[in-house]
Amino acid sequence: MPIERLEKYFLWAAGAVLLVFFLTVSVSAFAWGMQLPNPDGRVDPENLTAPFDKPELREIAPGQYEAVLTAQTWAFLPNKLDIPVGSTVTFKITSKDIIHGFEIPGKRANVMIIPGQVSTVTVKFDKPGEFLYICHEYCGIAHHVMFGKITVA
Ligand SMILES: [Cu+2]
Repeated sequence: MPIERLEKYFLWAAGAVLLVFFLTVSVSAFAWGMQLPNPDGRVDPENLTAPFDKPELREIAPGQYEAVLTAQTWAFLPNKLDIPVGSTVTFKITSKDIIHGFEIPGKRANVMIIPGQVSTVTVKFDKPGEFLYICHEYCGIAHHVMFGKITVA
């Protein structure tokens, strides 16, 4: 069966796109370790247990902090964090109600906050200053007031 020249090009292009897609997914999954969330990263949003029943910043090692946060319409708990310069903070965040977002402008921290799911992101704070963490996912009429402040000193 004869195949026209342009049809051949299209088939090769479609095959190349599929190959790139397959390679991208394979490298992400096996080389970079990106996985779908497993049950360990899940919580019951209506009945939060430790550590989310008492969200706070805690020092887990010298210069290493863990910030356990909860998000709800329209606030983060806690909404103020004071950390020393040079600290590395691992944020563990979940939502009590609806989908929110967590972003620290100027840092590589930008995750979705999904009810029942724990989102984790680690940030190093090298310089003193003040940083906001904001909800970047529209969550209702007072979405614009949903933020917290990190003071690095
Ligand atoms: Cu929001």
